[in-house]
Amino acid sequence: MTRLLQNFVGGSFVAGGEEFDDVNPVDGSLVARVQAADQEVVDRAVRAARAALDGAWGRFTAADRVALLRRVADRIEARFDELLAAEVADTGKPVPLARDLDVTRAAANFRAAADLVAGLGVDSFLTETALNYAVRRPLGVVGVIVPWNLPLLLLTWKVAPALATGNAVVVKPSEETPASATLLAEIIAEAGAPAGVFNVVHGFGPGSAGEFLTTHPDVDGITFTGESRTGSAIMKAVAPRVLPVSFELGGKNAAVVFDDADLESTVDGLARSVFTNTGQVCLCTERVYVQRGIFDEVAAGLAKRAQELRFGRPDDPETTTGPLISQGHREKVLSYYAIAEQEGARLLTGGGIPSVGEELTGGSWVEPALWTGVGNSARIVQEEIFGPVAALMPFDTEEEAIRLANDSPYGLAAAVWTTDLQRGHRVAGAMRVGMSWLNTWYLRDLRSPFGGSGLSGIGREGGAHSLHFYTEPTNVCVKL
Ligand code: NAD
Ligand code: 6OD
Repeated sequence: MTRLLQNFVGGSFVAGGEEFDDVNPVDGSLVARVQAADQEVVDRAVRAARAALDGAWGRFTAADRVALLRRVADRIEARFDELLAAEVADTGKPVPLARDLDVTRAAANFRAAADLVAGLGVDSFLTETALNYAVRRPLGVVGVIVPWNLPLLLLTWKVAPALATGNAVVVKPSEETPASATLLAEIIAEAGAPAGVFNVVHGFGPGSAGEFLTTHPDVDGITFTGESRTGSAIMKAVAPRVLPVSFELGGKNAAVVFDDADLESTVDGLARSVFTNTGQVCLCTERVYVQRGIFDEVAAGLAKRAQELRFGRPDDPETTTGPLISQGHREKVLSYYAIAEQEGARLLTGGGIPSVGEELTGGSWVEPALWTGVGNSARIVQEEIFGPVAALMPFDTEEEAIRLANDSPYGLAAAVWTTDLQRGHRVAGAMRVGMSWLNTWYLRDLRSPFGGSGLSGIGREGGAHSLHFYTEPTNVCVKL
């Protein structure tokens, strides 16, 4: 029987709403039917969140919230296999990736947020004449809107600190990946959260749940991860109410490889940064600048790694690479394969649709594509493609590498590969991005700031940065 995913409002699942399909991108099969939230359901969700803040949830102490978050982490681990199955069916990603990245990080996100609040003090300034101290109040009702590429990881990355700091949330998962958010609603309720603390509204963006949430008059802030142009639409929607926003948006991330880099580990790292999750991680490298003397060697090494990728079912131990999220996204990625050809790029490998066998032909599979022979102004070098792709370009000097890497409207992430550590620190620090890795990629400490500049976002989350976004300080000044 086909599963039905419902909205979760005020502590229960609610029936009703126009239905849409949740499709498995591996073979195009139906995972579930989903009920979209209309304006009235979104309104009920926001009212439930407000009632929780004014009621039982508002009376939770910081210690109570910390204990709740730790129970949520424990419950995520107890229901690990269900979350894993949901994430794999919605995204088509290989099981080890969903296990080691998405679901593991969901529990870690709750524990990190609990630790943050458990160790929290207040800012205070004592002089002969006055004591100033700043108490932090939750923002209130926070709208959380997330994409499909790392659905549970990105949802919990925002929900955990929001709840840790005393907010109530209304979350809008991606229409492509609604299942893990639905399970998280059960888990948070099982852990003892009062009704209304965590609400889920399903649906799309414009004219649907996303827009209803961002235009709702009783939402106090929006935290969003997704495309830059969606961020821009959300900014417009919240502008009349001057709401605080935290935006983690698109990227067109550069890797810079110097000729003293350790070739084997660099090519390994580059391959991971280009092909992980079929290139559908906002941090993935899509531009590779290689010092001229080792250009051919690096290009050949990366092309070999691309040829070694194995497409297949998520639970097949041979599978390294899943499909793209949808046929629509595949059309976008393939349109860039055509643009690359028009721009005169030389294709090193791939660039088509792989043969995956009859069983999987309904899936949204693409081969990777690696290009050379283009300059920095080419569209394939400037625009986010969000697939298993990279353009490789040579450089001669450090200054040139920094200039080329920074020549982008995005500013999310970079990776620098060199054994000269002085140069490594210098160049990594000169990248105009939120996260710059040296001789590694996507190595995370959840206390460090995460986010981007330019088209890649507004603000940072992680550790103290999350605390600042999800709370409002009230400074109390006492005359002594
Ligand atoms: P998207 O912007 O299309 O959708 C993201 C979410 O926003 C979905 O839930 C969608 O329904 C909703 N939405 C769409 N239009 C809306 C509107 N007008 N109002 C309110 N909500 C709206 O992004 P996507 O295609 O799901 O995800 C891929 C994009 O996300 C890529 O650009 C990627 O780089 C970016 N991303 C960024 C980060 C980061 O941390 N910087 C992380 C993951 C993904
Ligand atoms: O690791 C994280 O905390 C994070 N926000 C990752 C985002 C990845 C983008 O696709």
